[in-house]
Order: sequence, then C-alpha cells, then structure tokens
Amino acid sequence: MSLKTTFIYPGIAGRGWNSLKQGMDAGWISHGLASLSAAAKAQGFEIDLIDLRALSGWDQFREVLAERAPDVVGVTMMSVDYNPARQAVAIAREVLPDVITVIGGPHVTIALQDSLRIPHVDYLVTGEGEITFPQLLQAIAEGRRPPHRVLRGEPPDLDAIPFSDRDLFLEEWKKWGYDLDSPEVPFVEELPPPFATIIAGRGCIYNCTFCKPGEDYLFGKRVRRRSVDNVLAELRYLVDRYHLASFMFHDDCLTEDREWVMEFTERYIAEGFNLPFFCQTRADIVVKHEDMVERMVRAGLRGYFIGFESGSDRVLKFIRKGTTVAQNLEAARICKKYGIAIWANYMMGLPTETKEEVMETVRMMKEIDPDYYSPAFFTPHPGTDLYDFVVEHDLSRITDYDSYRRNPTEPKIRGQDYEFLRWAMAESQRRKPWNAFRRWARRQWRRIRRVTPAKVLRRLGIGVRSALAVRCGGL
Ligand code: B12
Ligand code: SF4
Repeated sequence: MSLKTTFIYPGIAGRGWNSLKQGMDAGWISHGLASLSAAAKAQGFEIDLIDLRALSGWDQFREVLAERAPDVVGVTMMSVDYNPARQAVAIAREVLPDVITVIGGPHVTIALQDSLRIPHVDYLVTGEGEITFPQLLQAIAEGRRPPHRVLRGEPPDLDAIPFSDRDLFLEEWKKWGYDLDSPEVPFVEELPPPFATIIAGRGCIYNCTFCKPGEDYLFGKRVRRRSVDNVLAELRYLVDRYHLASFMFHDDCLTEDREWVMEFTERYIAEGFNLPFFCQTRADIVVKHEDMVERMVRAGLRGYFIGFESGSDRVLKFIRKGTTVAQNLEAARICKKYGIAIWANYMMGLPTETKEEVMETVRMMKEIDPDYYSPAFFTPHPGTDLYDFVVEHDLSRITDYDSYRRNPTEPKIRGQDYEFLRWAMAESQRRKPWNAFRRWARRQWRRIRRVTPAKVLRRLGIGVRSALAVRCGGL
C-alpha cells in the first residue's frame, strides 16, 4: 500500500489566518515538520503540507484537506498551537473518517496527559520523530498498526538524517501567493534575502526556570551537535539550491560549545563562505569568550540574540539564568565594539518581581540600547519549573492555550500590575536622546553612502546617458 501523508502546521496563534510573509511568526518554516518530511521521503513516502497560516479559515482547510485526501495526517504542536491543532484533527476525522491521525511536537512531549485528551488522535509521538514516524508509516503501510497510542521517538544521529525539506513549505506557500525569492522571510536588514534558518544541534546545557526542564524531555539533557562538515554541507546545498545570501542559527545557544564554534568559523572562512548570519548566545558567554566573538565576526556574524531577561540580579538568580546585570551590560559593550547587532530578549512581570526591579530592567535596556527589542510578559509554559511555581502558588491568569504567547498582550499571572508593566515595556524601548541621535546619524550616513551620482541624476529625471550627452555637449 502506498501511503500519502499530509502534515499540518497549525501556527496561527501569532498572526492568524492569511498571514504568510508577516515576519518570523508567519514566514519561517517548522524544522520539526521539515525534518520529518525529509526523513519520510527518504524512505519513499509521499508527503505534503497544509500550512494554516496560508489559508483563509476552517472552511478552506476542510476543502483543501478533502482535495488532498491523505491516508495519514501529522500535526505538530507547541502549547500555544493546542486549539488550532485540536480543531485540525477534529476536522480531519470529520472530512476523512478513515484517516489516521498522528500528533507530535513540544506540547505532546511536555504535556502528554493533556495531549492524550485531544479527541480523534490515533497516535502520539513524544520526543524526536525522524526514526519513529517513518517506522510508524511503514507499519501502517504493511497493515500492522501499533497497538499502543503513545510512541516514544528514538533520538536520531543528527549527521545521519537528511537536511530539512524546505521545499515542503516553499512549494506549498507558493500555491498561496508567496512570492519572495527566499526560502524564509528575512527579518532584519543585516540579513538579506534569500534567507533561511538552520539548526546545528539540539538541546541546551543551561537550566533557566522559565524554560527547563521541558526541552530536556524533548531532546535530552545533553546537547547533540551536528558535525561541522555536515552543517557546511547543508550551507553549500542551500547556496546551490536557493542562492542563499544569509542565514540564522536556530540553536538555543550555539556558542555554548566553544570548540564547535571555533572549528566551524575556521572552516567557514577557509572554505570561502562569507554569508552574514545571526545566532543565539548568552551574555556570560560573550563576556568570557571575546576572542570567540571576534572570530565569529570575522566569519560573518552580524547579530546576536541575547536573553538579557532582567536588570535585577535578584530576579536573574530567581530564574536561574546564571548571568548578572554587569555581564549583560558588558556583553552589550562588546557587541558594539565589534559592530554586532543586538536582538534583546527580556521579560517583565515574573513571579516575585517588584516594580522597582522592573524599573531596573527599564534602566538596563536604556544602557544596552539594542538594535532590536524583543520584550515579553513572563508566561508560565507547561513543563517548566516556573510553571510549577505559578501553579503551586495559584498565580496563573492563563485561561486558554492561545495565551501561551510571551508577547506583551494580556495578563499572565496574579500579583502583577499589567498597566504599569505596559508602561514600563514602552519606556524600556524609549532610547536616551543621545542614543537616538547617534542611531539617526548612523542611518543618514548609511543612506548617503548608498547614493551614487547615477542615482542622484535618476532622481532628477536625467538618465546617465543623456546626462553624459549634456556634459559632452557642453565640452
Ligand atoms: C525556532 C523557534 C521558533 C521560531 C519558529 C517556530 C516554528 N515555525 O517552528 C519562532 C521564532 C517563530 C518561534 C515562535 C514561538 N515559539 Co518557539 N522555538 C523555536 C526553537 C528555538 C527551535 C524550534 C525547532 O526548530 N526545533 C528543532 C526541531 C527539529 O524540533 P521540533 O520542532 O520540536 O520537532 C521535533 C519533535 O518535536 C517531533 N515532532 C514535532 N512535530 C511533530 C509532528 C509529528 C506528527 C510527529 C510524529 C513528531 C513531531 O519531531 C521533530 C523532529 O525530531 C524552539 C526551541 C527548540 N530548541 O526546539 C522554541 C520553542 C519551540 N518555542 C517555544 C515558544 C513558547 C514559542 C512562542 C509561543 C513564543 C512567543 N512568541 O510567545 C512562539 C509561538 C509561535 C506560534 N506558533 O505562534 C517553546 C515551546 C514550549 C511549549 N511548551 O510549547 C520552545 C520549546 C522554546 C522554549 N523552550 O520555551 N519559535
Ligand atoms: S532560556 Fe536559553 S539558555 Fe536558558 S535553558 Fe532555555 S534555551 Fe537554555
């Protein structure tokens, strides 16, 4: 029996329906599904995708699903995707009563009991799916359906699995009007299109209370990194296939493995790569390894995502971040020294956080003066120690899965004054006059440098040739 599988990406909690191309939330692929697709296709299975972000609503989803008529539907879900994922499964069963439904992803792994309550789900895969999902398809194809609903995914050797199937998303998006010449939507001016995201490893060795241990259930406590050879081979492939011009490492903290980064950057430079890239790091690492920062910049690093989180040392300790405010400020200074853009992640409204501590964050952000602000209201995510703390102390104000977004939109916990937090959030992004002026002057300078005599003449409505003719005529 040849099986046809349709993956469903339910990520409409952020930008909603019809949102393709709207920033990273609606313009980046799910590496989970793209990797599963590559693994299943490598074993001969037929895979396609329905991305809810491309559609107009549930009616259209019904129509498209009926047209595709898959034998198996595979849905990925973070906690925030729970409602659309549940709805997608229900509709799949209604439209195609015999379809086999499978769910996986962070929420299924971290909150299995909760996921087991979703009706119409035949199989739940926890952990990583590249080995287990194709095995499940094979069993279904041979008519030996596993008796147990919950399957524990076997972690794959990351060098042995095929590269993410980016065409799964790109080909589907194009059907719905995606017209960018880029496999994913670029998000900062430092990274020109064609742009893509890439993952060099899975897991994180740190232990922040707002994040862990959930991810350990997914990827294990140790970090598994791909070989430098394997990552460079993927970059080479992306350049050939999509004319890649820039990229972003999705790894939770690429720089925690200094040896890997040093080897990667050395080979990247030696092999003639010069694509600009961003990655995620931590303030303490930037401070401790300035030589590594310098090397990364030489290779093409243009920006760091840094979780500064708070301007209070007490709060940083409470969330087990393992960094200090002094390190945050020093890391920002080092980034500026090397001309690295700073994408600043930080939070407000943590349990036990006082207004004075929030103001310390406001003051810290004014000192850091990042290029990109990424503020969040603390949100208790299932599977984290801070979620347990919030439940134990009866602090949660989250009444629906849609609220598992960190973005500062609505109240998340009791004991915080969200009107004040909204003000503080806005104030944290108001630059000091001198910083604002410096940035304005730098922008103008960049603009002036881009102006060539030909561009000025064109603006004046004089073509270069006619301008030359005028000049020559004047001689
Ligand atoms: C890149 C990233 C993003 C990107 C892109 C997300 C995307 N399109 O996938 C952006 C920036 C947009 C993003 C946004 C958010 N993210 Co995010 N993100 C990540 C990050 C860093 C990497 C994701 C990734 O590619 N992982 C690698 C792939 C291979 O792993 P995977 O997706 O889990 O897939 C594997 C398994 O889960 C399983 N699997 C997955 N799906 C399926 C389906 C089936 C059928 C099967 C069988 C198996 C299976 O097999 C896959 C292969 O092994 C992770 C942390 C991490 N390291 O994973 C956080 C993470 C997934 N994000 C998280 C969160 C909270 C968010 C936001 C809610 C944050 C916010 N802004 O409020 C939003 C929500 C976006 C939305 N849906 O609206 C949390 C999720 C926690 C949870 N309990 O759900 C994570 C785990 C980070 C964390 N520790 O807090 N995110
Ligand atoms: S917040 Fe970042 S550094 Fe901390 S455990 Fe999570 S991924 Fe690791």
